[in-house]
Amino acid sequence: MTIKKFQGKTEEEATLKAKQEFGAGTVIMNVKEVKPKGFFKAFKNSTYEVTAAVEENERAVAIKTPEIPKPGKIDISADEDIQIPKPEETKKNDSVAVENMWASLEEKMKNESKKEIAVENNLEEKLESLQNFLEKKLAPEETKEEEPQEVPEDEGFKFMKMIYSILLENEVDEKYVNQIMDEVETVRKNGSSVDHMLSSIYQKMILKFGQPQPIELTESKPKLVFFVGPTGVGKTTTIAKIASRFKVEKGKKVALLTADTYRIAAAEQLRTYANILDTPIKVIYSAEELNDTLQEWKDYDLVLVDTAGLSHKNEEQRNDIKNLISGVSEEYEKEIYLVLSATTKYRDLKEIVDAYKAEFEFKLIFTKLDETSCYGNILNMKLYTGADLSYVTCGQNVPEDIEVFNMQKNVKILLGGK
Ligand SMILES: Nc1nc2c(ncn2[C@@H]2O[C@H](COP(=O)(O)OP(=O)(O)OP(=O)(O)O)[C@@H](O)[C@H]2O)c(=O)[nH]1
Ligand SMILES: [Mg+2]
Repeated sequence: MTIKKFQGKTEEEATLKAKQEFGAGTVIMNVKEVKPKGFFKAFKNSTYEVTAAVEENERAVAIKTPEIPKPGKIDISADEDIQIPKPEETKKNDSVAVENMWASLEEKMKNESKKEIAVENNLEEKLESLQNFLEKKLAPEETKEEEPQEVPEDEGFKFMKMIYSILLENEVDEKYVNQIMDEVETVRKNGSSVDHMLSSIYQKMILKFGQPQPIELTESKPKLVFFVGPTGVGKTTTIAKIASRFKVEKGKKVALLTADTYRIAAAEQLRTYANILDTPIKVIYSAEELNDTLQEWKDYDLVLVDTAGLSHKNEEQRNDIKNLISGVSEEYEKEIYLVLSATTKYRDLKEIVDAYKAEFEFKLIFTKLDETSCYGNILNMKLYTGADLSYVTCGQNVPEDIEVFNMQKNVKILLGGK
């Protein structure tokens, strides 16, 4: 695997440079805004630095052959602080095997840094050690040695066990943890360094999450976006956040529709947001009404459609939504976003997506990330459905608490960072 940084005036320009050099297999591992420095900084714009990676076999299809950095050089920048959850937040695992693993990790770090680290046999110290370890491995590398350092086989194995238990603690399905481990095992068997193994896991997990797919406006107007999902997950609040992004931040013409005619208060809730944002809003009862309204709103860029929250077990209600969506005139481009809460149990999430998967092609939005510290279900659902991720929300504040899903940040969290 080769990892390299690319600079550009915009994130897109830097990404394009990476793709031109690395080809179709390019994985964007980190994006950093570089603020101007110096006396004239007020007159300069920020530039962007993209850290990209490519597997050597993928690189064969690159558009042009670039200068290849020395093998084994790890150059991952991590903007976010990596912190390990405090022990009280962490599921305590007293098994002898895990104790041994932590002990060996500390041993490795002691040897690596040639420093005397006082080892106290408590979990907090062990977690801190891991934090330092990961920070060191994920930090930008100016001074790191160029040649990969070969490690004895059992050291790589212990490292893999450590990552294995961190992923399980973060509630990644064991099936997917095993898949990741199988892929990294190949790297370990080739006698790679721990550096290389970690960056390989990082890259493979980023690939598993895939590029997020937020709403893109189209030439044909208006773009129609439906929000469906279980009750109370945050569909209406998320619509208000997205409407504000497009209207206030991007200056687009946005209108709102609600097909939630089951609850009287539902339309009022959306109307309140529409009033604040000064966007039109209508309640619709049928596909015909929906098409008529879209005719009136032909000069709007984006129409967001709220639907009634429903139990995934309620087939009748789901059919109503299905009929509404399938009744939309062909001339409009439409998309469906399935809104899920990050606090829902894995088993329930699987049942929910099973019910929707049978009827719709959708992208995923995860809400309420602020109410959980386990993000494993985001990866689980991505892999279970194969659907693209898009936005995540992390609080009740409209419009602030929403962002496009950040693969790099989430992989770091799943590997024990913060
Ligand atoms: N903590 C937290 N709360 C959220 C988030 N998003 C929405 N909520 C809250 O979740 C509750 C339900 O939000 P709604 O937007 O009404 O959910 P809904 O899916 O439209 O609900 P129904 O229409 O009844 O199915 C509200 O109290 C929101 O403020 C989030 O990201 N974090
Ligand atoms: Mg609602």
